[in-house]
Amino acid sequence: MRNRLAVLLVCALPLTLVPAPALAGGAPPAVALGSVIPAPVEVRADGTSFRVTPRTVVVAPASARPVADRLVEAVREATGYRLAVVRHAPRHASAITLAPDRSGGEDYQLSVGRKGVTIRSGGNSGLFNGVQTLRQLLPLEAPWIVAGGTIVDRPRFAYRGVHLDLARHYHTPDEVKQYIDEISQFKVNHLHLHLSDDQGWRIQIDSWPRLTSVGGAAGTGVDGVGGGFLTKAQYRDLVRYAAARFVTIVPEIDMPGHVNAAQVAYPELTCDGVAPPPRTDTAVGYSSLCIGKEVTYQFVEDVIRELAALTPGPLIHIGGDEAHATSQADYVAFQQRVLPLVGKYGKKAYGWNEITQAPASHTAIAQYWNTGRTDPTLAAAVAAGTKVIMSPANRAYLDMKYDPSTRLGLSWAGYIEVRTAYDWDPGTHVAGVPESAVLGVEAPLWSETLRSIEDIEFMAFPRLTAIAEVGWSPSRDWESFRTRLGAYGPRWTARGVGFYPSPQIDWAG
Ligand code: TNX
Repeated sequence: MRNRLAVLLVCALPLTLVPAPALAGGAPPAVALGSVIPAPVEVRADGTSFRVTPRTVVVAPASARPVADRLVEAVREATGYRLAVVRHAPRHASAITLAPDRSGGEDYQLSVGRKGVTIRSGGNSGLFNGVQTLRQLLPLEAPWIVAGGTIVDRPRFAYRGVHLDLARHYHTPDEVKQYIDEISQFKVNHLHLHLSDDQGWRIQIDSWPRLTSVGGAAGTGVDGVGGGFLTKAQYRDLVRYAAARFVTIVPEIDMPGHVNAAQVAYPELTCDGVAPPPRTDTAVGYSSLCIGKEVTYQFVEDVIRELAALTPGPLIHIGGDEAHATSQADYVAFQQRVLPLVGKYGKKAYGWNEITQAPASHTAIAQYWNTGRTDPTLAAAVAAGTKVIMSPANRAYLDMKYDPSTRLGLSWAGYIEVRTAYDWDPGTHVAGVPESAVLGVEAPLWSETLRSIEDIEFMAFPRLTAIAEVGWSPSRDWESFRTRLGAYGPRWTARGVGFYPSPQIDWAG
């Protein structure tokens, strides 16, 4: 299989081809230097190579120890070797060196020569990015030879995210961790958790305990399947786990719509004070907080305060989508009061693009999820200062079916094959939203039809890698991506990740 892989790469990536001389251990590297997702900015192969052995050491200063630990873990997963971590390399040692330098935080440079590998970056996040690149350069099978040369790399956008809906079907902390393990390999650096919706409430809020004792009970969720919620301790643990992989968790509480579960638990949050029936169907747009009642704002402020205290990251997402049961005037009045509350607790407000109807959104971040190429309300807000994260549903929604035969998922925004997820440009996608206003991209994964981690993986992979490359790589090429993705497939298979074997890709292995 390795030979087939090599032939494939030789054809598709001639620039990164490794010529014959000076190969460690005599064998040609199985993975060409540029065969990485997302595509690095600059790749210069030099014909040398480096062989990882059980005696290879990881050299890292104390400040880079957290990244060194991840590197050791990754090499052990790939090769079975437990490499030692040292501060200074013994002379003539075979080494993988993590070297802090003065470059920007997420940028990195990776050099592979006969004696070792050096990853340089100004920040641990950049060193971690370099480690993810090195992981993909290690072949799937021995000998563990890495192609020689230099990669210089940096992200196009600072925000590269995924989203996961825990409300429609609850997903456990272990499942979320598994997802973090996978996404972080593609340099995705944000995980947006959708923690409340009509069918369930998934995060402990001490001042409103029935949100979870009722809203997170067994049987809450689509079809009454599942249920559950994150305790604060579990949430903090997830935040730490993600941070160790340079992923920032962004919590979302959706309002003023998508609040049926909260109203079942606290009937005073409805205008007539009567609890609605619990909902386990997939309808949207029928519930609304009561905009004229003061208790609404007490509730919202308590939730934002407790969420902010749980959140080391800078962003809190306040939802704001599909508020069809709220009048436009009420919606704007609500957002004018609520968006500033996020700032009151030291965070920046982030919401679905509907928030741009309210002037208070001009200091906030809007997540564009519609399918059109024009949105005058968004464009006007951008002109007034709103920043944007791009999640166009017909390109970036990981819950859309791949094609009509896909067993899982929805199709309201169309079918999204891998190439559809790949072939668009966040910097020109919406009129009046220039690249300078775009912070990045995010791939949402709504859970109406998804129950298990297997379901999540099938919908996310391989499409998420397309979105990751859209967010990271400044210049893109479908044929190159297709080849690199085809070569990556056996790595998912080896890890037991059940990806969708798209017919658009020639899968190796
Ligand atoms: C629309 S996208 C929604 C969600 C659904 C999703 C299903 C958005 C901001 N709202 O409530 O789960 O479609 O694809």
